[in-house]
Amino acid sequence: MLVDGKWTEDWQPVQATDAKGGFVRQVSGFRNWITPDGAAGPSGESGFEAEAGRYHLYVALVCPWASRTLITRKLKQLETVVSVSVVEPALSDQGWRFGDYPGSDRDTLNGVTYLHEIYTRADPVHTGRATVPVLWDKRRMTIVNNESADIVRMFDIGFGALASRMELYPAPLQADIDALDARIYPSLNNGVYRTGFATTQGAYEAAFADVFGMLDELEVRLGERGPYLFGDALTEADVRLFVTLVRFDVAYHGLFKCNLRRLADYPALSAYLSRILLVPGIRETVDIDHIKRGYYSIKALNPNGIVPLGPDLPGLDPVTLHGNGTGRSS
Ligand SMILES: N[C@@H](CCC(=O)N[C@@H](CS)C(=O)NCC(=O)O)C(=O)O
Repeated sequence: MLVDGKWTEDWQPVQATDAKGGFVRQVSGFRNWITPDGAAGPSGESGFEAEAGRYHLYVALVCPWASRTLITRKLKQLETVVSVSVVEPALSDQGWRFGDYPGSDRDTLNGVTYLHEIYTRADPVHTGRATVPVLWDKRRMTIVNNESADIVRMFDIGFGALASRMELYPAPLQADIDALDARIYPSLNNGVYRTGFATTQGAYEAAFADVFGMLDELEVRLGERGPYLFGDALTEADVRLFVTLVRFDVAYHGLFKCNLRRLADYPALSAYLSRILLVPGIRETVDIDHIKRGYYSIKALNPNGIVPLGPDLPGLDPVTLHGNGTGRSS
């Protein structure tokens, strides 16, 4: 992580634990908002008005939080408005790196090698992890925001007429979407990380119970009503859930020891996953090779870096889906 703008290498994700050995996720540091007229958003400063070509998104295709922003960019038809760069899938000794791994990019915008250099361009004395996603302002040469939940929301409502009219967070559903997310995030989206990064048996078992308790509940919910979490319209809640489900059998079941059941063992959740993969734009954001390589490069969990060959995922062939999730033509 960065400490006062200097990169320190002696940090591993698994070190961020509480007194009981439970994984603790860092709070994001840049919280400005793009708005149609440049007014300040719910947090941060004013002056980030929506403009085509002004903003750039840095993502890792392995990362579920970054993938939420990439999916929203697609659904809101912002591909020509917000440009994208993809880092290499494996975390290096200096964190996320730009490079030539298939499906990754060099940083042609700022010309840096590591994502932490983007953070220190924005704040030369920054302290914190250099996480993806990062939303960059080419005009002010700074980070607008590095919290995926905010970026998803500003892609949904901050770009006015530059974006499609599809609403991912419609007013009548907002309270229900927030209430459901407040339960799915800790138990499942972050629950798989709490399971995988637990350093005590007790913390692992508690997180494991949360993960499968929520999957069981969602299986019933989607079996009874659908096709999406809130009926006929795809919402932000589906985007948030999807990115975890699509990684489940590939990474969380094995590496994170979430192995009571596979997602493939849940018929309604599996059907839901296939349905979302068919929504135009979404499938191209999923790169199974980046997901596998990224997760299985976490040295604390997999010291020798062996990447498993399975599972067999009908419809998600790693080769045909390689890295074309960003709206580029490669
Ligand atoms: N709160 C952040 C979390 C993002 C996050 O944890 N990203 C991970 C990848 S999935 C990361 O970049 N980790 C780099 C590191 O820990 O050094 C968000 O949702 O945007």
